[in-house]
Amino acid sequence: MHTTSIKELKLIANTLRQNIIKMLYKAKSGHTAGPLGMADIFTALYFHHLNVYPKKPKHPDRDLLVLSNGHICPVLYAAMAKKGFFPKKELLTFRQTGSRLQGHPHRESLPGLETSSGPLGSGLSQAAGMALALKKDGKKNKVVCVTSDGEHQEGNTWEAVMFAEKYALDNLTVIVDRNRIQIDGFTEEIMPLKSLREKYASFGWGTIEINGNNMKDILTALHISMKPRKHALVIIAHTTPGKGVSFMENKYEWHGKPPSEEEAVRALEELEEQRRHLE
Ligand SMILES: Cc1ncc(C[n+]2csc(CCOP(=O)(O)OP(=O)(O)O)c2C)c(N)n1
Ligand SMILES: [Mg+2]
Repeated sequence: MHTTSIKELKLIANTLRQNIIKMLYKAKSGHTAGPLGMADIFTALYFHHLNVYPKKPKHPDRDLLVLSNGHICPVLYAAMAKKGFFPKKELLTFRQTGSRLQGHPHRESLPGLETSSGPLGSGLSQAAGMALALKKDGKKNKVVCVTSDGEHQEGNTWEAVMFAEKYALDNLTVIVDRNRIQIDGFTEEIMPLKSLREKYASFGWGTIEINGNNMKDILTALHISMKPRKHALVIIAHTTPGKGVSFMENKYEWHGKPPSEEEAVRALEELEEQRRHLE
């Protein structure tokens, strides 16, 4: 737990969003909407909640962050660079041949990544296995798994949900990016998920539902996740895909599209304007 103020956290989230736009523009490929929508949550995780050691990424006391929806990795890389895991200038190598910052995270390329991801639907199983192993070893490290709503259309996710109940994984917190979009449409039109909170609750999990772009809500939920409990906990985070860039918000067309030069300039102007209001 760190003592960064809400204002400072909002400024960091704005920096992450600006860097996401710059990375995607430079790469000329990649995913825009998801990373922008999750910038507030990644800020809270890396600058408030998780115990991580950028200069000693394998530190035995570190908390484990499992990014299941690997395609939103621009926000993970932007947060890791800001935290000091690697030089900020490396962000502009995103998606290039030989870069440590692959379009989907490759654990063995970049210190600080706990898993490789990209094939959707498997991260929660990996996180649940890690949480069980830590419990068996009597360790206190937290496991946080970030997953998307689209991944809840896959069976493997629900197998992990059952597993976490059976083994009472009280050291596991799952954050669902409930942004209501997937690759080519709205979740509720393609395969309705309805209330994920009710579904998780019926599997015996603790549940919290928040506005995932409200920093106070996020911090409160993470605070609750630290209290002693007897079960795994899910935070259903309602986020706005494309958050911070007016012409990208709530448009599934921005799921996997980078900005053109003109769009990148407009996006950065809007984000800079928001920054002025924060300062
Ligand atoms: C197993 C698997 N199937 C399909 C894909 C292709 N794919 C990449 S992102 C995506 C959309 C998934 O929805 P969600 O994660 O909610 O997307 P977002 O909210 O970021 O737009 C799909 C189908 C994949 N990466 N893995
Ligand atoms: Mg989604």
